[in-house]
Amino acid sequence: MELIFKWLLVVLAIKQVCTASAPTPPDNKGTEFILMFMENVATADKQFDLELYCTTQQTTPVTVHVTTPLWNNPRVDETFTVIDGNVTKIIISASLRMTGSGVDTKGIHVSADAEVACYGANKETTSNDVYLGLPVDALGMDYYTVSHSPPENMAEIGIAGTEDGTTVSITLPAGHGPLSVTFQGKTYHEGETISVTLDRFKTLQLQSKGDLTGTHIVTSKPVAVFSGNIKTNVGTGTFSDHLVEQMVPADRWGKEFVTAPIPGRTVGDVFRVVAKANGTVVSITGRPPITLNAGESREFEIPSDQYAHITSTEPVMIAQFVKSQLTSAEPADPSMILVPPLEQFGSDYTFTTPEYSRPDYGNASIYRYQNEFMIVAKKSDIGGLLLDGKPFPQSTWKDIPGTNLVGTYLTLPHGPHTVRHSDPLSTFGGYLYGHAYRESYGFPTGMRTALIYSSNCKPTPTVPGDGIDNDCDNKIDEELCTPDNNMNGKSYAIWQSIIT
Ligand SMILES: *[C@@H]1O[C@H](CO)[C@@H](O)[C@H](O)[C@H]1NC(C)=O
Ligand SMILES: *[C@@H]1O[C@H](CO)[C@@H](O)[C@H](O)[C@H]1NC(C)=O
Ligand SMILES: *[C@@H]1O[C@H](CO)[C@@H](O)[C@H](O)[C@H]1NC(C)=O
Ligand SMILES: [Ca+2]
Repeated sequence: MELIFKWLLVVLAIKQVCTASAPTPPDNKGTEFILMFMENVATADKQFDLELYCTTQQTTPVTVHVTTPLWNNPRVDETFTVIDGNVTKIIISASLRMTGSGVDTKGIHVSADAEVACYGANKETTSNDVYLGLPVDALGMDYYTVSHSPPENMAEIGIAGTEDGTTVSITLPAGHGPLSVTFQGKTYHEGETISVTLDRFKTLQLQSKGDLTGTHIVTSKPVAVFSGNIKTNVGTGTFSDHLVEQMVPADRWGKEFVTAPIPGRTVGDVFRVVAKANGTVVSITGRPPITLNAGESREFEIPSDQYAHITSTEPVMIAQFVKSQLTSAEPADPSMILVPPLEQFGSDYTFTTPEYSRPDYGNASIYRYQNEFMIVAKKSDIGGLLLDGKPFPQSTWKDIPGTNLVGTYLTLPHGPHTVRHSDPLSTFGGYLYGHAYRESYGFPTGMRTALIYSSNCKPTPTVPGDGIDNDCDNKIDEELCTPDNNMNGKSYAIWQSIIT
């Protein structure tokens, strides 16, 4: 009797919690970002300014302020409003692009009075890539990086400070052969550690002809980390392009992934997986398992007609590299796309397609991006997907072996787009890739950034939207008010512990 009464109390308490207005789980949207842009190659007659795209899912206008607090020549200071479905492009002077290895004052501060999503486009003539910006509340103090190699131009890493007096230790990877980085007058080699202190909005860039993949960055305060290549070809093709993504801190990596092939290609895609724990076993459908130690990485290719399912025994980071164009029949150019793990899929993404670098080349279709939205979703969920508020267009979905997921892609017209599921419980992965004459871009359209697989997870009561893995099942589904999360399934043990 008493037990039933306690149960009733618990049920009522949960009901109350579930109707409270919930904040959103941690993801690529936030109210503060500190971003930067790494070096790119200006080949032609002009240097292009940098572009930041910001948007929101809020249905009331959000005021956004973009500044360059330590950079005055020229200083960026722009205020604008965004609203659901609209994207604002902010032009940032090319002088804020980093050059060489060293420390500078080129941090870009984005602050907003409600959550926004931001994407950075680093564009030069026939050399472009876009990254998904991560807000300050998704940053960390322990990172590994990923770049392409061998690089045509150098591989590079960017670090932006978010707090004064941040100690930064950067350990160059060992095991890829000779590597050297010259920083502040000293040359460092594979396995050696660079120590430096960064203040808020200070930016650091390191470049090397060697393979910087697996560089380990440990800091005393959260920092923003970027990685990629100045400009490189990928594979046997010679066309080259800037590569960049913002790195996800190692405590927000995942253990299960699906890869999506770049549409319109026949030559396959290149991937790199990076581990943070010794003895990490990575299994890719139909291949022998790979064992990696902390900071080690492996490159592999997946054919263009395949979606691959990847699992690992410890959290890993995976990046996709689009190969250089090989024949004029499949126009393409390199880009780098971070692959979010299934654990960090979101249920709604708002993004925009960037513009080709040279509008002055004319209006021929080759000088316009062909934009492909690539998506992987649960087969049972595809009925509820919405593109720009309308039912998702008819498409040929491919089953992904070993999973209950399917994948497809859609060619999207230029401009802002929203892809969401009518049921916020239904998460899916989205990537945007676009190509035009000798240029391409690619980025994940969004992701969650929950702390998962923490070794000291302690069960906590469910609070909707707290973004915490309340029942230590390595998922952050507890903020979602379903009977499954609150009454039974994996949370059961916790309710039981409350009532006994
Ligand atoms: C969104 O942008 C479009 C096109 O730029 C504009 O016509 C529309 O008024 C904007 N909507 C809002 C709510 O600002
Ligand atoms: C991995 O193993 C090496 C060699 O035994 C050790 O020095 C290192 O601390 C280990 N790293 C982790 C993350 O456990
Ligand atoms: C491209 O088309 C637009 C609108 O149709 C026109 O204003 C512009 O002049 C054209 N650009 C070139 C380079 O032809
Ligand atoms: Ca990219």
